[in-house]
Amino acid sequence: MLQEKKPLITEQYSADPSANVFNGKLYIYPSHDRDIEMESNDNGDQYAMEDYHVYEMADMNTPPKDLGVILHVDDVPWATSQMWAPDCAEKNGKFYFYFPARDKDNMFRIGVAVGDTPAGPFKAQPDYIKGSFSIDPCIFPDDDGEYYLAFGGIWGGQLDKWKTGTFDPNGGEPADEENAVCCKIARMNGDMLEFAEKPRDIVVLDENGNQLKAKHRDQRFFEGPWMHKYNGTYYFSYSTGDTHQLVYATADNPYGPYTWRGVILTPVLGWTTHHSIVEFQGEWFLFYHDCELSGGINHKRNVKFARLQYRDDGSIVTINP
Ligand code: FUB
Repeated sequence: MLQEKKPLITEQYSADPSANVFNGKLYIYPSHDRDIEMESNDNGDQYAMEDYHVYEMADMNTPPKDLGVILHVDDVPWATSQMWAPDCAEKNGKFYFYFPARDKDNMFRIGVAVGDTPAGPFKAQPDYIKGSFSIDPCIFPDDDGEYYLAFGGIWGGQLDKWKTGTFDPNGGEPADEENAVCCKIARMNGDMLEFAEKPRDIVVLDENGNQLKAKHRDQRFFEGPWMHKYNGTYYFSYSTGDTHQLVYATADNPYGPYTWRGVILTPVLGWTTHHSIVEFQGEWFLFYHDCELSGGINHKRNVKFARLQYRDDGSIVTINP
């Protein structure tokens, strides 16, 4: 087994790893952080990524193989900049690569590119997914053949500017006692290219059945959603952003409401934290990032992994990075 909690991809900066198993191999779809000098700000301007690579792993003993660039911003007709956290799914032998970027009006939208293999080549659709906004798409295949796209991120990811349903450039997080901004979820059309419905809120409740409030900053959704299923239960996990934790909630259906359960990963070195959870060759793994290779520079991150353990009651054992 490769070393856990150590940089897994070292030849370039990488972040936001979405790990998926296709045809018996593991594929990591990370963001590709650039080795550039930028000041950090709350808008995330320092995350000025332009392209994506994919990495293939035959097993957890062999280092990931870089299969090269699978999509560049110049090849996406509607996008201008900031290729942030992506994800990929397979359906009927085709691969659907979902990614956020800023459009010509500087708004984050979510696009999809289609390919015949996990490494593409991927061809972007001419326009972003109708009705999409914000960042961090996670495409979740359910056992019944339906696919759901969970997405969103507040602050630089603009989700809090969509609170009213339309874009408000002055929008922000609600007041402390108001409900927290919710991550969004939509079932996909059969062709995987459009939403089959208007995106809904993923509501997270506390242990008393009350919706998390904006003041619950170490529990509420910030960005980086991931969904997986374990023993028939739906797990919705995400970053709490400015409190730097990865946390999770569970439900009996993909839409929720979900009940908050606990912390998956305590804060890492660097501002952002972002993850995926995958079962591969009989074990469960958390893929995440930190800034070890760059010595803590927020926009120069590196992918890592750690084994994930569940208790008998389905709770996840917290990992200390
Ligand atoms: O990589 C850019 C952004 O940083 C991602 O979209 C967020 O989830 C955070 O990791």
